[in-house]
Amino acid sequence: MKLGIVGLPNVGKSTLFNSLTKAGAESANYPFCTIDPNIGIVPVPDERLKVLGDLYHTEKIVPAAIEFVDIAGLVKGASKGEGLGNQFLSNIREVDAIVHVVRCFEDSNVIHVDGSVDPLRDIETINLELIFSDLEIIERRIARTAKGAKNDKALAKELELLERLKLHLEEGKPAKSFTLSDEEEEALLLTYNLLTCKPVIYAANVKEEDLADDGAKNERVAQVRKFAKEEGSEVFVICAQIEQEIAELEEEEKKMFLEELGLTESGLEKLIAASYHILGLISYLTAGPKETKAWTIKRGTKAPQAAGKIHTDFERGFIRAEIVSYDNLIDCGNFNQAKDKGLVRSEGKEYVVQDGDVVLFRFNV
Ligand SMILES: Nc1nc2c(ncn2[C@@H]2O[C@H](COP(=O)(O)OP(=O)(O)O)[C@@H](O)[C@H]2O)c(=O)[nH]1
Ligand SMILES: [Mg+2]
Repeated sequence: MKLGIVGLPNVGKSTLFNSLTKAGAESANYPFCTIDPNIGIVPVPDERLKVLGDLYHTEKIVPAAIEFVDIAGLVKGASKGEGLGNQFLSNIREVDAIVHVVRCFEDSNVIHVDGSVDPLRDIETINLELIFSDLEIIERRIARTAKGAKNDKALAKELELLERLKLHLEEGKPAKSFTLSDEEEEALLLTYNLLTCKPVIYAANVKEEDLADDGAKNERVAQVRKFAKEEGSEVFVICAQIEQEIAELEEEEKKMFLEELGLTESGLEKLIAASYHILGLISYLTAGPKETKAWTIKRGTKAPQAAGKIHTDFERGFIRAEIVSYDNLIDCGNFNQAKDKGLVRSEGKEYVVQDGDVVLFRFNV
């Protein structure tokens, strides 16, 4: 999974990015690297892995991972090539979801590019750039489709869709709120890979004092929440500056510091929960003496496709999956006892894998 961090300059993107990648690097005792100063791979914290790992005396624990990209350079006019403009926009096209950082904190030492703190205005500025960029794609596509549409029914139908979509974007609305008339249109829309189709998680960057009550008393956070709700997006409240301090701490100190702040979760944990939620993701687990590992899949994935995450051979030669839920396994103490109690199920091709399933695949090669 790849998440792109966007937002206006000076809203706290890099501070957040650094804290996420640092926290990630520190919490993992194996080499999670930074590929590039702007790309970081962060392991997904999952307490179940440690418990399972102990149970199986495992050599290696491999958590799921998220790739974060710090996408700088988005300013008004980016879609017209201002700032890093188009380069930045093409970076966003590759991500699964957008983390849009909005400034909700006052600090006279940190200059705001538009002179004042106003999250809704900022959101609109960024979203319009994304819409403009999508419009460009749609216009190019219209030009190409129009040529063949006279003699080709399918192209004529697509052209009609493109024209409707263009009007929608021109009204300043994101493609994800566009009403599609059938599955064919749905499939076409996916092929355009529009920025404004991507799920968005707003990161409301607040001052430290607003953390404990999750921004409840901050009027600007309330505005962002209302906006996101109407759009079907997620919001999480963070103080990027504090997050950076948290990232520097050892595991024990971290817990104490969070407690002092009245928090149960770090920003990284909040963000990961929001991403899994908005992308409809869950994790299943595999465990053994060599390796204990978490695998990320879309909710609703059936057993053979879940197996395909591990290896394409597992999907092709899928026979059955032996499954016990994490909770049952831990309650029973080990796999054999779970089996004796009838809690290990043998599931076939139609089984929909659940979050926390501990799975052993049986397959032909
Ligand atoms: N007061 C305060 N300052 C912050 C916070 N997050 C970032 N900053 C400061 O804002 C400035 C810009 O931050 P940066 O992360 O570089 O913003 P970017 O341009 O969006 O990447 C830096 O001086 C940060 O120290 C925050 O939560 N509170
Ligand atoms: Mg930056």
